[in-house]
Amino acid sequence: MHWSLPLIAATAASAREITFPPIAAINPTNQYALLNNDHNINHPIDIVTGSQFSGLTTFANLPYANCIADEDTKFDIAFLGAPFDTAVTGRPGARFGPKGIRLGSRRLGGYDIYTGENVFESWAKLVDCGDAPLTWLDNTVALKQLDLAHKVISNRRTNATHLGQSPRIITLGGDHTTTLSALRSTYENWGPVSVIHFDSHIDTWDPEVLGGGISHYAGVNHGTFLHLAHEEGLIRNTSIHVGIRAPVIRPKGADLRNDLRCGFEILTARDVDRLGVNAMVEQIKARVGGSRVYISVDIDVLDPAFAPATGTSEPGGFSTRELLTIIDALRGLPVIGADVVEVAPIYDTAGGATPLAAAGGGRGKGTYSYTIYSK
Ligand SMILES: [Mn+2]
Repeated sequence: MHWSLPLIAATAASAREITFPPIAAINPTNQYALLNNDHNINHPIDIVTGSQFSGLTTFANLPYANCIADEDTKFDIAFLGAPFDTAVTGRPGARFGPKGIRLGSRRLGGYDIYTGENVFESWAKLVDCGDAPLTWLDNTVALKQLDLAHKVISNRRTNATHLGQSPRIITLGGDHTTTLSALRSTYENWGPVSVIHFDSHIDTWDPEVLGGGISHYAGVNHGTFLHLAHEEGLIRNTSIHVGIRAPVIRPKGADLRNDLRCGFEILTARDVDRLGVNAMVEQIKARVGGSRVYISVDIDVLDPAFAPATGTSEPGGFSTRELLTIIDALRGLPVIGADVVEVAPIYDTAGGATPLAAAGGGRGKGTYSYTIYSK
């Protein structure tokens, strides 16, 4: 390899020459070392703040807090990853959802074009708690771990104490089973909630129906968790599905009667054409009344064209714009918990549409639709 250096030199000499000025010529009277050990705040080259691509990736570049070990950090809204996907009926992969949503959220920030507000400068102190440590080998143990993570985090101290004593949690899923832990936690701290459930599937299936009744274990899955939440008394009978379009399992309306019994009214995907988003929003608000609200977004509520990276895609869904418009319009409701689930980045397009959509939904619920609400 001794000949390689002269060869490169010869090639360079024959190419068009571009002469760069020496660094000193750019700013000859004001030179600074690139690495400045005294952290002079007047340093003209900033390597401390600014880049959305620097540092470790948190949701919307929020500060990371180890919410489980650290008892002292105060916060009002916590983003918590739930990397769990072993209770799905379709394609697995949502255990990578939290990381994917964080990647998709890096450019969130700034002032909203519709309201002029910066949601990251609202009343709430927001942190990213990282992911709950969940086993991928035993669903029962994993959900107990997630229950405990929610319990610990929701019992940390708030920053804006006059607006509530319990931090609110936005879960980044994870398959939809993870919502059960979140609802157990909101029940503990706030009592039963109305669920606004954006999904293509009803997710209130009787465990005897979805899971086949082969075991109790099999009956706890991403299509039964709302049935279980109803059985446990965690949710009010003033809940509503939005975006439903997937078929039900049993004939003669049996699943839909069970759905009604679990406390749900249904807005279908096609209602967006029939009613429009404004009338849908009015119906959602009328349904939940003045009750406390939990918003759950299964990313498969979106059409596969907008969010292909999910386990059980159904054609004929909302556009990302329609979903964001509806979520934004829910502003003012007393939302005390939320999630974005079923994001499985491995099925995405190269452009990463799905985590982007999920991150947008997370932003909306993060602060935009949160009302100031005291316990
Ligand atoms: Mn679902």
